[in-house]
Amino acid sequence: MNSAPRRSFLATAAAAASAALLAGCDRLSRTEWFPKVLGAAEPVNEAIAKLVARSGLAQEFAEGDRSPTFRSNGTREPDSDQYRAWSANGFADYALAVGGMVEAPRAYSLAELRMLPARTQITRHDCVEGWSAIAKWKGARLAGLLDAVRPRTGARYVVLYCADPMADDGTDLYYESIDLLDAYHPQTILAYDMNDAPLPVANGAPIRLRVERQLGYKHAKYVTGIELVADFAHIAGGKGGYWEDRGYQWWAGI
Ligand SMILES: Nc1nc2c(c(=O)[nH]1)N[C@H]1C(S)=C(S)[C@@H](COP(=O)(O)O)O[C@H]1N2
Ligand SMILES: [Mo]
Repeated sequence: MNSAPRRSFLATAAAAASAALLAGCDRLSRTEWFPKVLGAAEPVNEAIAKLVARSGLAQEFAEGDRSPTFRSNGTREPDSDQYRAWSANGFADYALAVGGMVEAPRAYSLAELRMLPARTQITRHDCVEGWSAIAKWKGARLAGLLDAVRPRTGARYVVLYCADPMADDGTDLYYESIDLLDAYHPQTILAYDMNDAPLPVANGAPIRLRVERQLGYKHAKYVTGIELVADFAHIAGGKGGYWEDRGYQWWAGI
């Protein structure tokens, strides 16, 4: 290949990156997820444009800012025999299956998830129904888990399958999906603790997603499976989530 067009492409990318630096986003050039995301899915210039808009951290709060109560919304306790069996046994038999477009599919017990690189954060949850609450979350960084299973070229989304049937007949399990930018975001965690205690059933035990730049319905509770996919058109209603299939926006950035 003639090196001239390649040089000018790189120069454009570099100019975009330095514009980001001038705009005060210097943190993005140092984050470990930056090169991975660039390698993952899309042209460098498009990836940089998105990172400039989306690389920021969600606001974090102090211990004293935490809400005295954090309500439960949507499912409060999954109506399934499998879930009741897990819950009755303190989730000792629970396993999170991770597969799809990855090199090393595997299952994680709760104990194994607790050994992955973790992050603790105090953040505000915003539900579209018009309430917010602040809590402290601790969980495994989704980036660390993805590093372990190694997404394959072409994987673009992370789908999260949940234990709770939304229909009375036991079908329509809740599910959600996020793209790799959010998946590798430093604040995106598979939370197992809430306010320094194991996650209560009402809030998604034993594992719920925290994806802090997005609205409440993206924060899948009772996660039992994670699948890397190139697209989600073939899953359930095809719109990338239980509420998305019923008209909510897939992109719920805040
Ligand atoms: N599996 C599952 N995840 C879910 C829901 C649900 O009903 N089932 N509700 C969503 C909505 S709309 C919100 S606002 C939050 C509520 O989380 P909370 O119960 O901890 O308040 O969970 C989200 N994740
Ligand atoms: Mo919500």
